[in-house]
Amino acid sequence: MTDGLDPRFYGTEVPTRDPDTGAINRALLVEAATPMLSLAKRYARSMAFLHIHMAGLHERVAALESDRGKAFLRNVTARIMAAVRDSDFVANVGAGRFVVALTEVWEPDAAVRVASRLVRTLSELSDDHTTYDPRVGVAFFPSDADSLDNLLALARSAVDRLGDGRAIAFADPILGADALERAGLERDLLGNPQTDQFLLHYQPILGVESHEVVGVESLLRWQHPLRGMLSAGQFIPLAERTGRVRALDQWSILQALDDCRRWHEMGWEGWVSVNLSGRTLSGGGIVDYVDQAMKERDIDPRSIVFEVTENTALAKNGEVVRILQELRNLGSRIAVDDFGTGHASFEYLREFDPDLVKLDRVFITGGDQPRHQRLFHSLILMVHHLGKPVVVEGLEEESQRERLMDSGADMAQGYLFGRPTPREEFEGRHLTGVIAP
Ligand code: G
Ligand code: MN
Repeated sequence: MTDGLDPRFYGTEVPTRDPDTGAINRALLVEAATPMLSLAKRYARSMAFLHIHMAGLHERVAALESDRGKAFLRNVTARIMAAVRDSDFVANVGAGRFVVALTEVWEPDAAVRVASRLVRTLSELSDDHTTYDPRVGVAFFPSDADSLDNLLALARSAVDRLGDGRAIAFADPILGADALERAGLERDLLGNPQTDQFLLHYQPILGVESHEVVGVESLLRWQHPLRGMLSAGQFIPLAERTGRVRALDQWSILQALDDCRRWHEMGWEGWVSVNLSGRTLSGGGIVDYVDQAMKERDIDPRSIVFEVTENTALAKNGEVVRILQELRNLGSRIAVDDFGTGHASFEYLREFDPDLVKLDRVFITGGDQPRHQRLFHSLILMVHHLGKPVVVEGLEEESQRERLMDSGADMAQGYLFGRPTPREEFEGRHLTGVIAP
């Protein structure tokens, strides 16, 4: 059998599909994937090419008696095909090597998911106690190359460069490192991490005039055993994809309610904010969950604010709007988070009437040109016209204080007034003098 990726053989092969395994050969892959690539170019889509190498497979199949060898190869191919979509191409390019062309991938993370699936299913394969060590190289169109030959060569050299103990490599190591890191975190999240790895940090929200701590935002952190302290932005998007976010949000609610109660008992009268994901809201049952948790702790629902981003709140999603309204019927308030940066049009403000607006930090950071200042003021004016108070997020520098004071904003939050910190530290820094000793 020839190694189909050796350029010396390219062009001499007859395009064909193996009637036994259903895999195509390299020549047919080139015929089929070439128009796919042209379409992808034309419609600005991306594609990924995976080169799978199973060391020793070729020798093993050759050593087996013909029927058993065929059956084994059939099994390998079937596993690969089961791990990809019908619209993808699976080619056997010889010598224990396969190429998969993924025709519909939008981000490297999707290629990592398919590659991980392939590694898993192919590692389970054994024959007479011999297991194989499947490895996958990934090249991405258009970022890595735009000709099929180059993409196939890059995927192959990525897999051949792989060091020991690793199963997936990207042609572009930077793209790969990011995607693989996210995939690793996603695995850790799915692997049921101990809840004691999660904790809330608290950040004060101050009244602009009074300079008192009127509220506190709770922010979820993951104390990862290997990666250190991760902030919500680093794992919530993954948790949203895997559905795990609901359990995390529910845990955060209980924790924040417990701490809110503790502070109120100590004499502080502010509110506590909890960030909620759209998936948590639309999953059903969250209103009862919150209601019961508040009753059990004898918490006044008015002392809790739920923060949702524009993307969540608006989304022309009648269901989410209805659930937010139910949370509000309990007596709690709803804040729109990161206002001004979501994919929202203002139309959503017709459907949904928030109690509070948190202006994204981009409006106070960045330039201080008159134009920026006017935009900042206009946004605050608009929210005030709707009769809602505004929290300005992300104050970091002393120089921003004056702009804040001029802006008419009601409240502010940011490193300037306090970073998010664990409960004890938060109490020591921001609640002494407010709460009884
Ligand atoms: O999306 P949301 O506004 O809930 O995000 C809050 C995040 O912003 C937290 O992770 C918090 O650590 C971070 N944060 C809070 N204050 C500041 C600030 O002043 N500057 C920057 N860069 N980030 C901040
Ligand atoms: Mn928030």
